[in-house]
Amino acid sequence: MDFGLHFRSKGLPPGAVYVPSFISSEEEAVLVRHLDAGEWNAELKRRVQHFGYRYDYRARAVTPDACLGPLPEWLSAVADQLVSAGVLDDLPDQVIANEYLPGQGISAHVDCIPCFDERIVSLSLLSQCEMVFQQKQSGEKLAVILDPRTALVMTGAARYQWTHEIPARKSDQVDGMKVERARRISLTFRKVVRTI
Ligand SMILES: O=C(O)CCC(=O)C(=O)O
Repeated sequence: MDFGLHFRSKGLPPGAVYVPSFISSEEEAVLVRHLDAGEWNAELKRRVQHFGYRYDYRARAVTPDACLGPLPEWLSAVADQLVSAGVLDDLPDQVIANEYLPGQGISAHVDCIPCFDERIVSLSLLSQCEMVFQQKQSGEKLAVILDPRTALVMTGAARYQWTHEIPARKSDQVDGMKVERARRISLTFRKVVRTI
């Protein structure tokens, strides 16, 4: 993968690529403003917003009636940027915003295999946090710190053979130092290939 961007893949499972500084602080602030002007859904342990298609957490699928319409302009601009930078081949049409307050996380999972295409990107906003990958067969674990404004691409083995999770904790060890988490928002970009 050559994104024409500086990237690091050390410490990540095969198929995962870390793209630092994918957006600027100004772009980050605009995204957060749009998200906070929208309606956060508080049904899960963390708040979420869905765009393009609603993901059904119970069915673990995108159901045929889940289309919410095109992405809003401020998100499709990021989707365009992901394609023009070579991070994604095809325009994503589904985005989930996850909000994590300190102490909140997301449990280990593989994104729905039949629902979404093979490349998924998570864009981190506002705070760092640790993401833990675990190889499904061997149990091997790898952890990476996701810095704000970075994009994490999951494809190949990282997408299908490893689970990913954000441990629910209030701080992380970063280069041997305890760093408190602040409010973090991630935007996960996907392309729906099948509704079930
Ligand atoms: O917050 C993140 O970076 C990951 C989000 C995630 O795993 C998901 O939306 O399925």
